[in-house]
Amino acid sequence: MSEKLGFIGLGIMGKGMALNLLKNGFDVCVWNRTESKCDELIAAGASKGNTPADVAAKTDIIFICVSDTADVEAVVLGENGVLGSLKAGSLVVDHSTISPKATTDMAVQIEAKGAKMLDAPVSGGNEGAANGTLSIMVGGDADQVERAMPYLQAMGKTITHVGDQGAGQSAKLVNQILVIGTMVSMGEALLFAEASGLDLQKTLDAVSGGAAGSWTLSNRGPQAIVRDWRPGFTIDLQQKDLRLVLEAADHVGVPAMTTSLAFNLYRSLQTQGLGHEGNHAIVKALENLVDIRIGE
Ligand code: NA7
Repeated sequence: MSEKLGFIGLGIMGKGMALNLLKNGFDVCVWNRTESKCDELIAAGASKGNTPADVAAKTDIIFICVSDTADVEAVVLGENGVLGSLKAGSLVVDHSTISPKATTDMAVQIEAKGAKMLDAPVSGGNEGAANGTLSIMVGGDADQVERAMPYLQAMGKTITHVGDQGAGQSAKLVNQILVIGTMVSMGEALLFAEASGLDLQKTLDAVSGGAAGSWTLSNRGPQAIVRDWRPGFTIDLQQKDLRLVLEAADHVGVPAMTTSLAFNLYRSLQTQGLGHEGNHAIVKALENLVDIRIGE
């Protein structure tokens, strides 16, 4: 029999993930800071918790998908947080992308309650969350990964147990280093194509299927060339992930130059008040350097 599930954080990612748990027939109790975001989930069959602590009291496995390290700490360790009513034997699965170090620190407090924690950050954007095709990088004990697997499989397609607690977060930062490389390249390439007088759609058609192809190019390229900056993933959250990469790279003593470049380009967009736009709007930061606009 499946366990009772809780889901905390119904943003762009969490909403699709929780809906996929419901679609697979699981019993899900949801909570979101902005209460109105629970409505769609309740219409789809979820029950509602009054607080994160209430969700933890009513469920066996609590999935979390909120923004940043301090936000996970708030819903787990804060007032009315999960920890306050966490039952021995429960499992907390954190899908947010946060600091690997904060993850291992939180896991100690969760284990002191006789419960367990997995870090299970996700990649695949809002499309992956909605379609149940996310890549999920999991850190923690193998028996708990096995326990969570049926639920992870409802939300994702590629589920990889990468190591101990914190390893999922480190793997996600590897993912973000790779994503940001293709994002910077896409911006440079589209600006170059525009300045060279190329038709942007034909150019995408020509290069997407070859060695230059990437998820970023296929999914965000078509959006960028029609100047559709709606977020699959916001600049603010991308910036947060790059900050986590730079902190971790400093900690392990390796260079992270492309990450640093993108961090500063995104910072320039944030100062223009564009942090809510999609991360593919990095194109705009490059456009600003030369006063050329693509796709106009
Ligand atoms: P969104 O769409 O910005 O959603 C963020 C969610 O986190 C949303 O439900 C927020 O509630 C919730 N949140 C943020 N801070 C808090 C605090 N302090 N307390 C409670 N709830 C909070 O982000 P995504 O869904 O794209 O991404 C979520 C994570 O997955 C993030 O780590 C990404 O890097 C990967 P709100 O609705 O604003 O009240």
